[in-house]
Parts: sequence; C-alpha cells; structure tokens
Amino acid sequence: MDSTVSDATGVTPLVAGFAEPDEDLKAWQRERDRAPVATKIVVAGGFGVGKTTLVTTVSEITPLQTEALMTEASEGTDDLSATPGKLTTTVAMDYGRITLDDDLVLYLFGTPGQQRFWFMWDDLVRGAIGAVVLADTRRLKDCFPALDYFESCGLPYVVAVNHFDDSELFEPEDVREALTIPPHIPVMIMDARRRISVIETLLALVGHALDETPEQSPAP
Ligand SMILES: Nc1nc2c(ncn2[C@@H]2O[C@H](COP(=O)(O)OP(=O)(O)OP(=O)(O)O)[C@@H](O)[C@H]2O)c(=O)[nH]1
Ligand SMILES: [Mg+2]
Repeated sequence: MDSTVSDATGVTPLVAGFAEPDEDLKAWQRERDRAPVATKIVVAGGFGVGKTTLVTTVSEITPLQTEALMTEASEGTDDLSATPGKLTTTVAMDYGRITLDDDLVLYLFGTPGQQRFWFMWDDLVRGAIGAVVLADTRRLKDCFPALDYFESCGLPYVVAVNHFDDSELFEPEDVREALTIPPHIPVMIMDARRRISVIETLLALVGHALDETPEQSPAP
C-alpha cells in the first residue's frame, strides 16, 4: 500500500461550513438564534465493506477522505475478492456531515478498515453517540472486531448490511441470528450507495442511541 496520504480527494477544512457557498448553508448556519443538535457518529466495519462510500453518499459537504492507493504490497493481507474494483483504502478516517430535520446535525466519522489501523479507533469514537457497523454477508466475520469493540466500550450501535448486487439477499433476522445480535439492537439491510437507504440507517442509529441513553432529569 502507498504510504502517502496526500493523494486524498476532495479535502476540505475540518471546520464545517467554512468554505460553503451561501446557497448551501443550512438554516442552523444562517440564523444565529438557532442552536443545532450536533452529534458524532462513527461508521465502522471490516475492510472494503463500504464505509467511505456511505459517508460520501450522504455528506452535504465535500467529504474529507484519506484514501491511499493500494499496491501489490498489500496482496495476501487485504482480501479484495468481494470488491475487485477497489483501488484505494482509508488510512486515517472519512469525515462528512449531514443535517436531518433542519437542525439535527450528524458528523460522520468513517474508520479505516485495515487491521493495522485499528489503533486509531479509540480516538475516533471519543464523544460519539453511536456507531453504524457495516457488514457484508459474504464476509460476515469481518465485522466481529467492530461488534466486539462497541459491545465492550458500551457505545450504542446498529448493524447495517451493505448489500452488494452480486451477493445473496438475506433477511435482517437471518443476519441477527448469524451474528448473535441481541434483539434490542436494530439490524438493517441497506445500500451504502443510496442516500435514502443511508439516511434510514442513520435515523435508526439516532433512535437507538436515544433509547439507550438514560434520560437526564432537569436540574432542580
Ligand atoms: N456493488 C456495490 N459496491 C459497493 C457498495 N458499497 C461500496 N461498494 C464498492 O465497494 C468498494 C469498497 O468501498 P469503500 O467505500 O472504499 O469501502 P471501505 O469500507 O471504506 O474500505 P476501507 O476503508 O479500505 O476499509 C468500492 O469499490 C465501492 O465502489 C455497494 O453497496 N454495492
Ligand atoms: Mg474507507
């Protein structure tokens, strides 16, 4: 794999909204008396499952990407059999933003999939309200490390099967059983290339995270 990250595409400043033309501004950016609810969401899963695709599909700003070209050096380490067209891999993170319902702002952080970059997860999940664990039914075991990670740190998560056209279509309950996902955790079948499908997944996560978060009683 190439060691440089400098060939990232579409890099924008991390300050959301900084470089956006006026007509792209959201209501919460134009009106100073609006305080948006800002949340951080992590998109995790195995190598090549579609994390960067998901963030890119829904981001309303040019997503920050840290893609590096894959070379022969990663042969034998990275299994490209399910995604033969894949030329790059994420070496740090993906970052995007989507505004839902006018003032619920989700900041999306995609993790790198390759095992050698997992040390970054602890930093990436800090402050997140929850995570989407992407799975590919042809390589279900690849999502186990992400499931274990979020189970052990207690971060709410949903399981989203990114359905690839050439793979068999399973029911969510079959996937739940195969992965032994507890009944209260949403499992959905989606397509990381379809905006509406990604939004449904994100809404399921926000709802689940709200259910899992103990209500705070107002200060006396
Ligand atoms: N057919 C199909 N292809 C997809 C889908 N999602 C992603 N792809 C393709 O699968 C490949 C992997 O996508 P990425 O989004 O780079 O995967 P990733 O999880 O970010 O990969 P890493 O960061 O390297 O772990 C790319 O070639 C995508 O075009 C999908 O839903 N259906
Ligand atoms: Mg990626």
